Amino acid sequence: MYNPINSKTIYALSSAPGKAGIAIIRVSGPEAEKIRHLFSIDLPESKKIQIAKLVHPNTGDFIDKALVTFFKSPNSFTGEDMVELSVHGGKAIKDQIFTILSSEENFSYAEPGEFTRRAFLNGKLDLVEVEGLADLINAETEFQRKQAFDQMDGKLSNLYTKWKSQLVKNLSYLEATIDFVDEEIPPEIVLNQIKDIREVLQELDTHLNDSNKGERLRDGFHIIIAGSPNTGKSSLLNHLSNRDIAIVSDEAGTTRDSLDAYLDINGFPVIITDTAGIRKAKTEVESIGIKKSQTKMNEADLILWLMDSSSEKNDGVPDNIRDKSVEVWTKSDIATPSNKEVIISTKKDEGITQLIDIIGKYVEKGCRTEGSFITRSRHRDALEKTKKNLLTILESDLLDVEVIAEELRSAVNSLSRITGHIDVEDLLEVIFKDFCIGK
Ligand SMILES: Nc1nc2c(ncn2[C@@H]2O[C@H](COP(=O)(O)OP(=O)(O)OP(=O)(O)O)[C@@H](O)[C@H]2O)c(=O)[nH]1
Ligand SMILES: [Mg+2]
Repeated sequence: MYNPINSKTIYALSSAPGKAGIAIIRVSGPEAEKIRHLFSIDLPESKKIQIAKLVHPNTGDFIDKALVTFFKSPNSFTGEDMVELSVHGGKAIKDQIFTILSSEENFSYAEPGEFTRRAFLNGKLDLVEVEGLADLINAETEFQRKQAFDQMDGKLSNLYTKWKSQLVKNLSYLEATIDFVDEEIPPEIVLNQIKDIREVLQELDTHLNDSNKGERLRDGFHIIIAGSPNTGKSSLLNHLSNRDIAIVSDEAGTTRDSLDAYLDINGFPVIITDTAGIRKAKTEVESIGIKKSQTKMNEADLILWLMDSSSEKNDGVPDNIRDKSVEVWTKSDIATPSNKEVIISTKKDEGITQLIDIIGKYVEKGCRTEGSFITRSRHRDALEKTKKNLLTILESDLLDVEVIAEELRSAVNSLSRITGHIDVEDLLEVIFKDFCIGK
């Protein structure tokens, strides 16, 4: 008997939509082998590939020459029987194949993320690995790719599972002592468990104190271009992004709303934002823009504080953001300030390479390059809960075994929720909604 979730055979286009040289159509489920009769082809052995001419079941016409791959359950991505058809990527071919597949009674077009959902439900991937796969598909820079691949490959899952297994072991020892409550509990049994718990807590604490490097790599390093009006902020955004994103004019107060550009700096994702020049606002709209600049500066990972080399009046970096700011002197083509570290001209393309080098150093320091780092607040929240439970244990009366066991149970529960081994139904919607159809 098949699990009802998997009673349908699903199919979808797994390659990108639109015209292309090749299109890959995936079919997964208990009746995937029906492809054989639907298109009058032979299926290769599992994990082997074969060229086949697909034939229309009603007209007998040839549809296309395809490469057919077959994966026999459980040795497939979803854990079910799977067939992959690599056909030529034209619309008429795909339409024809989907029409034929949809005419089968137990076949339906896959929901977004449904292939991966089945892989999870069949134990092929845990939730952290599923999230790693989603990140890998979305990775835009080299270091994002590395982090996502490691996560999909189980690096983070192994760490969380290791802690969980350790705590489960401690819990089972303690529960055994509770069961024999009438007898004397040898104190060293409890103390041995406490020693292990302390070690897990230490590792967990180091993992949590990661300066958000993994999350920053996943989400992008935020740089704000700020300073007085007319210092050349929008010119710098346009220059760095190589596009005319922001309006540039010699009128002070041109930029009102903040504008983002996405850059890849040495393999790291950077979001760079141009903001309204900071001064005493002259209009209501400008005042809203300036407030926005201030909020953005507070949230930024790095601020490029621009000063106009040709101007007598320059507001220096405000004290509250000094330790995450770099002073950048602009318009070096018309005036050169002395003893300044970063001097640029967007007009003459001077000093920009040096500026990018400086930015690169900050970005590299702020993002994960290797190792196991937290990548999502969902994981961080659960790890914080685990930490709280473990701290409570260490601060409690160590002879109160029932209290320790209760806290351990909660700690194990939180860790299990990260990889999705219990109580996960409510989490599934959130995680799989980011997937697109065919993945
Ligand atoms: N000579 C020279 N002029 C520049 C340079 N960069 C910008 N400018 C000029 O400075 C003026 C202001 O530039 P913007 O980029 O609009 O300055 P901003 O800081 O965005 O100004 P607001 O949006 O008003 O805050 C424009 O006339 C630019 O052409 C430069 O490297 N050299
Ligand atoms: Mg501007």
